[in-house]
Amino acid sequence: MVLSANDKTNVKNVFAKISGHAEDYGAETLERMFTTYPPTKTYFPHFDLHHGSAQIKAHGKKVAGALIEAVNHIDDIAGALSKLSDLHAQKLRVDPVNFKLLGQCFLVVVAIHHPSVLTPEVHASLDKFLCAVGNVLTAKYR
Ligand code: HEG
Repeated sequence: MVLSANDKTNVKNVFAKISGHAEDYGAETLERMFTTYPPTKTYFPHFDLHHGSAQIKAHGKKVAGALIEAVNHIDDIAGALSKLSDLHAQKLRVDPVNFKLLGQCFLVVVAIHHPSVLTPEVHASLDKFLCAVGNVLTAKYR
């Protein structure tokens, strides 16, 4: 998944717009994923998954932080998320389909809060970016 210069600009603009809310959106994305795609909950048996859970909030912050890290190193996402890629491949072993589900939920959360930001073109760029992140996090599976 190759991001064009235009995609990179679009993604950076989206994250600039949501920067003050990224952590909340991370948690909202997770809540939405758990509700819409219940099998994703199987990876979090040790979490309280109720609405407003402190664990979901904390994890949402981590996921958002990783996405911001990827945006800040958009020309080297693999390098920026290398350790996280090791963790997902060696320890978590999340089935790759789930990354698409999380990406979808993130897109919906951005669409809800910033409908005017998510033009079809920006939607496409953000989708490409989320796919690129998912590809990096599942690249080391053996
Ligand atoms: Mg993963 C841990 C980011 C998709 C399940 N995930 C983490 C951590 C980060 C992260 C930053 C914390 C790492 C650490 O503690 O060092 N995750 C991340 C991103 C994305 C993603 C950026 C995709 C965009 N994760 C993902 C998906 C699932 C999943 C789709 C499962 C449906 N992640 C997962 C689990 C943990 C992490 C089970 C460990 C949670 C814990 O025990 O604290």
